[in-house]
Amino acid sequence: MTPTLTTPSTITSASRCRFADDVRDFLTQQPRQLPSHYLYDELGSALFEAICRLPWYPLTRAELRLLEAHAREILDPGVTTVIELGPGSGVKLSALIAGAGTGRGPLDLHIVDVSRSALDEASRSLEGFENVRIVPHERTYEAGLEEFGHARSVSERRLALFLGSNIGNFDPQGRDAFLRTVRAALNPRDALLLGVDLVKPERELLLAYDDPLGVTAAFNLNLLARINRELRGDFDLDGFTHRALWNEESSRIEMHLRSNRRQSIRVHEAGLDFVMGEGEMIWTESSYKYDPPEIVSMLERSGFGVRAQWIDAVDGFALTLAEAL
Ligand code: AVJ
Repeated sequence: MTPTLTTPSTITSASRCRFADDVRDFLTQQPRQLPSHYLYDELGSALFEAICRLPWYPLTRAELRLLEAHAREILDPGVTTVIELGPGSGVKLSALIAGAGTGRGPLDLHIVDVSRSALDEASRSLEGFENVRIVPHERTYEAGLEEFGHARSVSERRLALFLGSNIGNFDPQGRDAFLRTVRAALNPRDALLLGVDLVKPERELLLAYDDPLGVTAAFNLNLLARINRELRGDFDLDGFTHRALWNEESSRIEMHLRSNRRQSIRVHEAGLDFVMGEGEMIWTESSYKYDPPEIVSMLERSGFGVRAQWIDAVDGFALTLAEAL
């Protein structure tokens, strides 16, 4: 008999089971694929942090500049509650609060992430602010938003943040559904700030997703290493090459892992045993890129009115502030 499981190991085995199911379902589709959120285990998250410091991946720095330059307008004194979906290390929210200056009432900061370690890190970096209450939610974005839809006081005015061009991971249908979920958690006059990477010359996009130091390649290949570690897989990492492609028609960067040769693969804990041909690919991520007017119309379709849009023309990044209608 299995002894009674403590909460943490129950969660671990449940999420491992989920991972195994997804790996089986997605790797057996045509084309073979894997959900991109699995890129972010502990090592994957550290590699993503490193990507954000690469000179070829300017998104994070461009967004931070825009946040600092327009902090007062974004975080106007009427806002009582900020909800950030995916706070990362908390630097962006810190920059916003610092940039908006003093002279406001108490601020509630709700941070939503599936990763406990991300929530802990963000909480630590926000701790120093006075008059601020940090409320971490260890939830998916959707589950977190659902929670906010309910309990709220009349005097609250909310600002939701969805930054880092994370919206780029959704396909158009998922994106619209997600924006409507955000809208449903807000009341009229609440706001949403959306950070989105813009369409730019192909050569710049490819450098951002296939950098000369190979950090993005390591980030992508780590997904196979994670499957090996957590699900007893036998992927030979040398047998795969990182590929970044610009899909002009769909306006998205795609990351793939290309099989360098014909090879058989087993993933024990997913009950998987299959053969990949030479040149066959596993599609691991899409990052959709937009033009500024497309951002305005996706927000308008989802029940928002755009109040302001700030663009960093050097690196091609937009922050759009929209009001719930
Ligand atoms: C965190 C999803 C916004 O798509 O640019 C970075 C992830 N992938 N380099 C992006 C990523 C490859 C990133 N997002």
